[in-house]
Amino acid sequence: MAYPRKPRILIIYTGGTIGMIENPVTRSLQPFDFSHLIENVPKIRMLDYSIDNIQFNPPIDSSDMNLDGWKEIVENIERNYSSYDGFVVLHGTDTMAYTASAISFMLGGLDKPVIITGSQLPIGEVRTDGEENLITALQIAAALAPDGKPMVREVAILFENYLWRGNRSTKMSADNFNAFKSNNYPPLAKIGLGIHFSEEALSRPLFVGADTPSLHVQTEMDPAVMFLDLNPGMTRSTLSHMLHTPGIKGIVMRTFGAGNGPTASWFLDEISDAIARGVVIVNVTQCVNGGVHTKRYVSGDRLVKIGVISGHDMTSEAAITKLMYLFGKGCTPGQVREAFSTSLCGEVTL
Ligand code: ASN
Repeated sequence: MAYPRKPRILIIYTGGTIGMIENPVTRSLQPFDFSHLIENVPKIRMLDYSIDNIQFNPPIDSSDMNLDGWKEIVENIERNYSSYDGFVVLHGTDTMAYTASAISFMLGGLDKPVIITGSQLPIGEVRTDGEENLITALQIAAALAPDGKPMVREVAILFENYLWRGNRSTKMSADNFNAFKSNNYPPLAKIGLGIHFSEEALSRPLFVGADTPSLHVQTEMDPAVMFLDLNPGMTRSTLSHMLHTPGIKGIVMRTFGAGNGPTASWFLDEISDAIARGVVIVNVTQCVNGGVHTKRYVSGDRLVKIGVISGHDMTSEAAITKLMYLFGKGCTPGQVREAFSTSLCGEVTL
């Protein structure tokens, strides 16, 4: 189905390689402004959409993305929500999966497409992937389902041949054009000659008690969280030092295999002491595919017994931003634990 009028799309340009140019002195790529980016995609006019843009000032390499940047993105979406049919966020690839996860939690009640894309090569380069990614992202943001509602009603990452759920995605390659993947969730669409949506995979939120869902945005995210990556050489003093990080509220512990960790008493004692101090510890696997099945091995079961929460098949990016979101909301450790046994916006298979 097509819009009976020109689709209205808002592009939010945050920066990233897509809009970068080479610094003539250092030869390194640095972010540049939106007019340069758009001048390099004259084909956009063929889409016959009504497109406006907002740009970060200055545009950034996504390694500089932070909580203020996420706030700026969601506030811009909130302010313009009723005036546009869809949103395209241009973003660097390095932290794209974190941003996609974070804003999926922050944009409560989202019922319109928020498509995040970028590129591996700058838009001004002959072999750029940026032009195709930008055009496809715009087309996806303007796509309608047979019922006349937007085809995509969630935060998604469009990159090269696939559309992925934002909070299921991970950057898989620093070189390939197909840089992203959801290792535990099927693609929302495959892009070849056409754009083939998978309606079973796409989120179709049910809004109980209201015909038209209303967007409710949370801009507060709590940064008092961190990753703890297990490795076989970890010592008690390193572990203890990390668990005593001043002010820390939540930890995403990246464990071995199906959610396993050492069974040594010093390890389990340090972890249970941290939990007793009120630190929330979520277990996600270091494996790129699959999830936490703590009952399978004694080494995983011990972690459950001392109060470590299962992150199931969540990505590390989704788990850490979910913690930021829940603590930002003011949740107690008990409420955080409860929220990790539910899917807030399709981030986990339960
Ligand atoms: N460093 C860049 C960024 O994340 C990488 C890219 O966009 N391909 O902003």
